[in-house]
Amino acid sequence: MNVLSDQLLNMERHDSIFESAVRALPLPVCAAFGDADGVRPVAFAGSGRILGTRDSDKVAASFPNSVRASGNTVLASAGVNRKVPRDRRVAVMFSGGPAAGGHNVVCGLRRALGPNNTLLGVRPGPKGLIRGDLFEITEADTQRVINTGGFDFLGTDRTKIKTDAQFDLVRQTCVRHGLDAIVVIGGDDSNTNAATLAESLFRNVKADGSGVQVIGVPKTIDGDLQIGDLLPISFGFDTATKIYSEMVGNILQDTRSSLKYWHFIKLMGRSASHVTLEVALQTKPAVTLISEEVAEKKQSLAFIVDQIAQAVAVRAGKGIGHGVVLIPEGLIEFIPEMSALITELNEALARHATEFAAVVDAEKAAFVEDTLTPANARLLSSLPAYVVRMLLAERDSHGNLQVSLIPTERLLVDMVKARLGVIDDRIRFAAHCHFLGYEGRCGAPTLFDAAYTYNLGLTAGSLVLDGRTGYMATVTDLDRGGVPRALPLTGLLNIERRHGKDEFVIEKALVRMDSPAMQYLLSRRAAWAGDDLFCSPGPRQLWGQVARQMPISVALNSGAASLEFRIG
Ligand code: FBP
Repeated sequence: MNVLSDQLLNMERHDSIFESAVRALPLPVCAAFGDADGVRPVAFAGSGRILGTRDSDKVAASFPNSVRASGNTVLASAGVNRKVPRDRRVAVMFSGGPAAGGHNVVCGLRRALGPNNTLLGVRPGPKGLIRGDLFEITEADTQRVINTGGFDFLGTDRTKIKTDAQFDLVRQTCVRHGLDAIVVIGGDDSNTNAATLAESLFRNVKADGSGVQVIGVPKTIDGDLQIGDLLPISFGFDTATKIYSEMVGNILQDTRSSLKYWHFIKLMGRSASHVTLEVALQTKPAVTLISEEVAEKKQSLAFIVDQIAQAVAVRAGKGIGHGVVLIPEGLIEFIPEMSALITELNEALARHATEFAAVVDAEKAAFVEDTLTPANARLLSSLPAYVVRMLLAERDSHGNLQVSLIPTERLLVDMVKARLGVIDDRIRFAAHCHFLGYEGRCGAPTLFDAAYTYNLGLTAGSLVLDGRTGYMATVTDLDRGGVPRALPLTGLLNIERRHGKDEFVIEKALVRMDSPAMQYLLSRRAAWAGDDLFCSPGPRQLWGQVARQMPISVALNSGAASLEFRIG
């Protein structure tokens, strides 16, 4: 066999040249974890900061054990843990959509637990915890998955653990596998799940009356799990936005080369527009829609369409017949008249669930229209069938509309075309639609995500060994070496309407109009619309100077002096 045939066969075993090199990529760790003897778990102490929301009183009534234990106080690392327990059995699971870096959380966790404690993987996600499908994660496993993308090592799912029967099954899993702790790697909904689990498993799980600890880790490419300086960003956001930025940059380069197309690009990020904002800051396209701005300025669908059509007309007047429009995935839910419609639809679909399920597909829209107020019924009937079908599609188990399935980009292209016919029917308008979503979730993590997640894993493992429960692991000060911290989950809970009833949830962090990142976009947007000032940032890198960049929005919002991150 020659070298070439070996190389080709190695690719089938996930041992490509890239994969082998990336496994050997050194990862920096926060100074708190490291000394001359290597990486060690840290202990934690109260930092004096207390978290709370408008619903804190109701949270305290429903989560008495967790709130009493944490006092909703933020913890910070307080030196190496000199009393590390042995023989702890810790389960780890992914929950929700994949995000790059998840495998490194597992590796960091395994490292923090050390050889005297056991780490078990749950597959897949909360469903696996209910079923009790756990296996032991070895050192060899971590060497294999380190720095690789995806959640495939454990798999994931979106089951919400909410019924008494499900909680009982989780308890049985804990007893059967002798668990002392569970680490939940997930987004806002999954960390809400973690808060509920922590309360439910607080005591009386094991024969001696003790409980099972629960620790959350902040994941989601959407970037909507962020809490000011305490949680600058969830992991996976940097990798996803760098992948999308490369693709958008390539398309922008194509527009100026072929000189004939507009590209309407919808970007994933269920509700918040952080992904779109970041990609806009990276690539500087002609038009960027930000859902939160649409809601705040109460812009109607007709207004948004007119704005885009005017931008097309102005550029056409300058001889520029091409451009890129960035559209956040969740836009539709932020347009005031659409948001009113969706709220009423959610209530109606929850109220008439049984009857609705019995109606044949062709008559579902008419059935629902009869249950709506006249204005909403009119709006629903005015929308194209391809949008209505998705508005009526099943919600996920957390009660969310599956916005990724709604072809907003196609709706906007159709409406802009019609509007241009009114403004000036001589304007040539040829458009392509794209949806960049799943492409960004499982790529190999950027150096930022790889290092961040490894340190999140070390933090989560340290929290377990320090006997903590009901906290989310974070790493702050990402441009100054990194500091491991822990946020009390109950300090983050609010009450929201889901499935037609009030539920405790961690509120999604939306793009703030007054944030430095948004203000930067607003200050440059007119210039980018008027001319081709775009940037094609190129592929993400894992080695060298290019690799050391954090997301632009994180740098701007945290007041960093440059784009360079520094962990360790
Ligand atoms: P998480 O918040 O669970 O990380 O999911 C993020 C996300 O990628 C959203 O951006 C998107 O709307 C959704 O998942 C798609 O979900 P699914 O994988 O179920 O199609």
